[in-house]
Amino acid sequence: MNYAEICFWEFGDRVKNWVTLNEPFRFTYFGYVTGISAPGRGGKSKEGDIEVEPYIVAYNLINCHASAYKKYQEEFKELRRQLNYEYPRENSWVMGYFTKLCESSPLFTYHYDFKSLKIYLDSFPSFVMAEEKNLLAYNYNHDPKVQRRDFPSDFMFGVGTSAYQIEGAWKEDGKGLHIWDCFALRHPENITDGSNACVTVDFYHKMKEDVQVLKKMGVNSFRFSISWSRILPGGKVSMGKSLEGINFYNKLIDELKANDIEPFVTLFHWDLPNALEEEYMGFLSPKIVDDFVNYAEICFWEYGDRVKNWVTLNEPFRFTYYGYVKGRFAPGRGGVNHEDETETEPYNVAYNLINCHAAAYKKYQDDFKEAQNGKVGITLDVNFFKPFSGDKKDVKAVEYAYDFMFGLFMEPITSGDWPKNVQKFARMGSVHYPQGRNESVIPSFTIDQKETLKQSYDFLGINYYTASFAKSVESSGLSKGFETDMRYEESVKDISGNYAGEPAFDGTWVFLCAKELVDLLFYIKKTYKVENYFVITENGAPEENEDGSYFDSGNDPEKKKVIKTYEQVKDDEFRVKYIKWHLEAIRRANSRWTVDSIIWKKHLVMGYFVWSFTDSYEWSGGYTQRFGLNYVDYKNNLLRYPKSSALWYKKFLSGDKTSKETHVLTEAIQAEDKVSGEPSITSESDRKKRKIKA
Ligand code: PNW
Repeated sequence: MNYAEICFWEFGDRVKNWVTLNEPFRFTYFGYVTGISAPGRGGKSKEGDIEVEPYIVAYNLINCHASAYKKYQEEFKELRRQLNYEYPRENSWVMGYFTKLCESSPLFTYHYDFKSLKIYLDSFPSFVMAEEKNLLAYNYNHDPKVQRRDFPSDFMFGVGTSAYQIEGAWKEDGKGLHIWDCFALRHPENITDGSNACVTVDFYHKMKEDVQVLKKMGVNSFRFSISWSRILPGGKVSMGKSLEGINFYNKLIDELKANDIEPFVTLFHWDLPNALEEEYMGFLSPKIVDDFVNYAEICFWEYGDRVKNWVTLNEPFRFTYYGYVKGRFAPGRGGVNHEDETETEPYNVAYNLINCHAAAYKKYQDDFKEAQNGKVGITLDVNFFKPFSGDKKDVKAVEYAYDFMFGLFMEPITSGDWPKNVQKFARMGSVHYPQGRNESVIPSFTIDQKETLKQSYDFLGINYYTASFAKSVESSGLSKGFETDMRYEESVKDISGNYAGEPAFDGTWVFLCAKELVDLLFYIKKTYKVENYFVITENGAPEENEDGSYFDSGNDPEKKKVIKTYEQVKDDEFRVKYIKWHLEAIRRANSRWTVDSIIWKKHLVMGYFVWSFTDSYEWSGGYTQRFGLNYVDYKNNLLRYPKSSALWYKKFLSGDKTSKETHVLTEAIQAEDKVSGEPSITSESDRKKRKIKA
């Protein structure tokens, strides 16, 4: 067993298939009965006692096997999973955090099998430790050697966009207004540079040229969203549909298909038809569900012959939190002085949103799946959360952060209900409901809804940008609303003032924390029993648009700031590094799934979309940040130019697509052929064996 243990320890990070014993029967029979193999007992030599020895040998052999098997199960099966992961150990908080987290939180037992890790850390010589440390080093300075062929050949590689951010043409061809048109136009004070996306990068008119840019980049997929109010200007079928609107997306889809690019389509990326906001307050009313399903049905019907990947909702959490808690996104509810709205509204919005998703999923299953055979998923936003300090309270805050930011939508589509912590805290007393918030103000899911919700996704879209710290906010007195219900505060720094990773720029919320993505995916898979594959529907980094200097041109804030030129942002080294490391993280996550992936051709992650295709309107950030792989010259006809990241992505994507698995299998077969063609000790003994048999 000790021998096996050393092998597991030394090689188990790379060896995923172990055979304990080869042919124990032959070993026993020839070695202890006929005596023709080592150790040569029994047989002519008459050494040993063939009446008992073979049984003793068999007994010990099979016990060896079972003990080694047990050893692996108990101490390596989980352990290797985390030891071959390069965890940022030398970060000050990490070791303490590791111990605390793993001992106190069931959340992390999956990746950090602490008991066995401790045993090993204690019992292995220091040189092993040093090597492990090296292996786990937190070092983004070298280049990860990630290649196209590290991913399955049918892996979706693309870039992402959303309608309001890129289309422009805000009132063309019969398009109705949506809540973001109205929010940005009525409340320019809520947008950093006071801007709107009435024109933005004018994708609506530049669509054909942009598809050529996509083609040049070599992506096989393109993520875009359909603007509901282009299809149904009044939000609902009874208000009429716009054929021009429908036709725009038909042209886009055809253009993509003609260039071998798969459309990956989001139905709702925050731009709700304003008519529905005015009629029944949009997502605050359960009436939204029927209207959403009718809209989805039109899209499935019109485009489903060519569109095989559908995302119902983009980031319902961000939509709820910024739109109904912070007041920074349309429809601008909650926020300072409107905390009362946040006692119930975010829960109602979340309830209606997730019911919209499930109902649209069901619609596709019932009426379209058989004929169109596409996949329908949802895109959720989630950070990797670390505790603000080693304090138990902050460790607990990590749990709350996952429950409120992610579980709010993930738990309903898993078990048909809210996360336990949400159920508990959202029902407690609040300023306007001191007796507690019952079903009349925060609805529960009905039995039918639960059934529709459970497992209502064919793939899980994840928007991953960064890790952040969860800081405990102790509850005192009655809840003032969602922010106090959730009992955590998000922080970009930990208690010692450290960021979670390298920042995209000073003052940003995006930090390079690629390695955390691996753990996040396994945490989600385990916690929510995700059977289907993941798609990373967004991942990207911003740069500042303004270079900090000012024109001396009066009071117009937009004109005052100097906007960066193409030359200034072209070499977007940080973005290239950011993308490379996230691809490396996905490669690692997929390779931990080796057995499944080789045997069942099932991969953990099946797609990756960089956010974003071009620079565009960054919601309440206006045009102050650029997320694009392609630069847009806002001052000169909105011309597009590739940044280094676009060129890097192109080069990466042009690599050999034959996946490594195929290479590994081919190599194995070739190696076998080579061995069997050459006489060797093995074949010598084989010959002997054959002679004996004869
Ligand atoms: C996502 N934050 O939104 C959206 O899906 C995109 O439309 C957006 O352009 C992209 O991420 C980049 O921001 C987010 O402040 C908006 O933490 C804000 C945040 C995160 C995501």
